[in-house]
Amino acid sequence: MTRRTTIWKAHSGHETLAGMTRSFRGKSMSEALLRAKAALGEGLYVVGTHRYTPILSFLNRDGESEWYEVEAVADAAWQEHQSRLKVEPTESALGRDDLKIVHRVVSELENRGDDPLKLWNVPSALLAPYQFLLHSGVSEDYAERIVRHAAACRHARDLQDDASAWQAVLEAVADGIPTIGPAQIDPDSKRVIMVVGPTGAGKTTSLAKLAAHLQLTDSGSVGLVSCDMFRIAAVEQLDTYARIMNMPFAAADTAQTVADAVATMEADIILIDTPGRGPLDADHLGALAELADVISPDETHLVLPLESARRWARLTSEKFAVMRPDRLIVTKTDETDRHGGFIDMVAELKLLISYVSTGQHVPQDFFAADPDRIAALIMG
Ligand SMILES: Nc1nc2c(ncn2[C@@H]2O[C@H](COP(=O)(O)OP(=O)(O)OP(=O)(O)O)[C@@H](O)[C@H]2O)c(=O)[nH]1
Ligand SMILES: [Mg+2]
Repeated sequence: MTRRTTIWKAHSGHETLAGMTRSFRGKSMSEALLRAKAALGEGLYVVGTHRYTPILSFLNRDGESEWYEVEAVADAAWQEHQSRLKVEPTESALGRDDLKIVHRVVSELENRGDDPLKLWNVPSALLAPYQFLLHSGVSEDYAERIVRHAAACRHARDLQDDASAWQAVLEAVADGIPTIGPAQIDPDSKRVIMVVGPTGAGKTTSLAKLAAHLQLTDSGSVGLVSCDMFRIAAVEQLDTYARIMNMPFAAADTAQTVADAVATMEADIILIDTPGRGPLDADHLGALAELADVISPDETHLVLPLESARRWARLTSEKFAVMRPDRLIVTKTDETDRHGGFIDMVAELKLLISYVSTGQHVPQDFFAADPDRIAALIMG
């Protein structure tokens, strides 16, 4: 899955070309442009250039690279189209000027390359948002990547004033936040969702919020399963939420009894709460691994507070990897006024953010992760 960012678009005229343009892709912009030229000839008209970023962002991708696309139309096709429309091509419509601009954008993108020494070869207006990122708790290396990404996404002349520079960094931050929307429910099968994570991270509260969220959005009937038999209070906590929301509830203490509860519970979506333990508790992690193997949940959300230190977040995710979490719920964003921790978290953990918990109130302090909203939180 990729996200498309338009780097450059012809200023006018392209609307009339619907269905006539062709797209050419490459690992770099110039490769895509070369392919376009090979197919359409030197006289092509370029309508737009785009970058496709893998859903895991530029901050945490291993090996996977982004790719580029040039949208263009052959000169002859363009002329013919114009004559059919009886419209004279004008300077203000598509023309060679556009191609020149594309060439310039391409060479600027490429000249910047990945050389960190060229970091400051970016418009000085980016300095203030860069410093703000550092102030909000983003590590230097990730702040640098964000600023370089912001510069690479815009033409330098569009980054001269403060407002454009902040907007570019805001967009770059959003580009760096990989999220995944709420689950699509299959009416023919139960969807099983599990939360895992360290002690006190906010698993049970987030599960209750998620249950309410799914109920409010009419996503299907919801049932809750607690497998924290060590602590009566933990079972009661989830049972209370189940009663308030009028949902079926079961408590189970082994992988098999959880599986039985999942099989017999009448609900479209079953949310499983797991007990919290520290990431160094090997016995507990072994039991969780067995649970994951037996249940094979459709979604496993690792729950971590925003303020988890970078090293701690990495250690926790490494240890909880036995549960194969594929999503991240970030909690306790209200406990800090600096939200840069999101960046380090997504950069360190190869997970998509699913939900964000913003306080203790159930269910309202919770939202489905959205890159723009998280970027706005980070950038104040
Ligand atoms: N400020 C704040 N507090 C939260 C948030 N989410 C959870 N809490 C609080 O954190 C405490 C622990 O929450 P739980 O949901 O019980 O955490 P847990 O991960 O289930 O804990 P264990 O089951 O003991 O591992 C409770 O007091 C919650 O109200 C949040 O987003 N913001
Ligand atoms: Mg709990």
